[in-house]
Amino acid sequence: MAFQSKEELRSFVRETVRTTPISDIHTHLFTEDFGNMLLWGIDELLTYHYLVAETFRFYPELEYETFWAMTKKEQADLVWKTLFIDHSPYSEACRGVLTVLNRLGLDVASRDLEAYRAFFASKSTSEYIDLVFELSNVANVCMTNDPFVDTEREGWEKIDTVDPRFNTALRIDPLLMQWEEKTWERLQEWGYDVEQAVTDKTVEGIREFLRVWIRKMNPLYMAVSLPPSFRYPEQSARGDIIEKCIVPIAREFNIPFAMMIGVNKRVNPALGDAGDSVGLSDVRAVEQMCALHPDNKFLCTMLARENQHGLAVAARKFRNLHVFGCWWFLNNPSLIEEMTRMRFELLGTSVTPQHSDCRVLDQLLYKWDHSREIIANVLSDKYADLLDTGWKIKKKEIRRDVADLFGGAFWRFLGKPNPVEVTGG
Ligand code: RAT
Ligand code: ZN
Repeated sequence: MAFQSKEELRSFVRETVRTTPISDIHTHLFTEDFGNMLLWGIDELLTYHYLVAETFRFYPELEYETFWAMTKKEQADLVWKTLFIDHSPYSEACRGVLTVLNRLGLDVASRDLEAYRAFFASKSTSEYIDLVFELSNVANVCMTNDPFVDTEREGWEKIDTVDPRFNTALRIDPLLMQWEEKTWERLQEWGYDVEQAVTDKTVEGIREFLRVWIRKMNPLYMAVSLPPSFRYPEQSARGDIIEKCIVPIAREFNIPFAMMIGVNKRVNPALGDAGDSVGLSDVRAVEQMCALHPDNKFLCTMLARENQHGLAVAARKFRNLHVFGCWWFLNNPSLIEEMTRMRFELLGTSVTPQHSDCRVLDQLLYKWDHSREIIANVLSDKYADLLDTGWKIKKKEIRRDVADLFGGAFWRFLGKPNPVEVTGG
């Protein structure tokens, strides 16, 4: 039945967006089997690196080491006092904490940090995972699985089956960013016959390393974060490894290579994870990658606002490119709105407008709540424009489109069944 008014249309879109389960295609969450690599609870929420960066701004005198030497609880106390009590918490990362508390049914107005702590202390990890998946209506998340992190590598030794709500992604930054400095020696230590130069022997060794981890993890994709200076093709160990190892192995296993481009790492190393910044990158590198390897699939997100238009245009040129997410410093309402609008206008439904990048499980509640609201608004405007032409929209078409935006388009791009559809969710 046709919509009687734009208001009716908007409320149907809002409801569909709210109730459609999501495949979250990039997070830093882990299954319970990885022990304390899975972060959750109020102290983890408050010490999220986005909030740590904001806290330091208020203490020009505070030594970085003094902060890092504090216990997690002390750090959380300082963040809470600084960003929530001494000032109003309307930055996106602060607001997120309050959305989480609210969604968990806690009394946000009380400002009672100890009461919040007591709530989390009363939950077991597995009970809490179930609760967050249910409340957030997220069907599955994709982890970031880095075999170069010791605890993670050791974790994999003990795991046979992975909780099906968690997909895997093989993260390979050290392979591409630090090959000559140190990674070649690590592979050698682990028994791969490689040397510092990217010779035929090294290429074979790296390929073998990738095969071993792909067989072990069964990742949806291989991923790397790259600096603004990234070019392709390029005459460097990184360029050679991409061309001779990553691209052929991605093809062998029919998985995409995900490029997250635009990070200037550690511009302020004392801030740890909070010390990375952003720079303008070269969309041409992405276009060349797609043009030179037409039988490969590429996922891409870029960090600079100024790169978003070029990237969306690149996806119009190359069907082997799938654009996703509003990454990191772009994950703010004003920018999500702008990017989503532009992407819908250039790419229709063949895009994955958002991923959460959650590092703390609870963040699934706010990142998706906030993004759902914006995506619903933009989508409503787009459908309203269609109504103005005389086009009639069916409810089932809206459901189809939203399912595509929340994972369907991604799974189709992978060439794999969407688990949400398989389970009829
Ligand atoms: O958004 C973040 O938390 C960043 O620190 C990074 O982890 C980034 O998302 C990445 O995956 O490199
Ligand atoms: Zn990330």
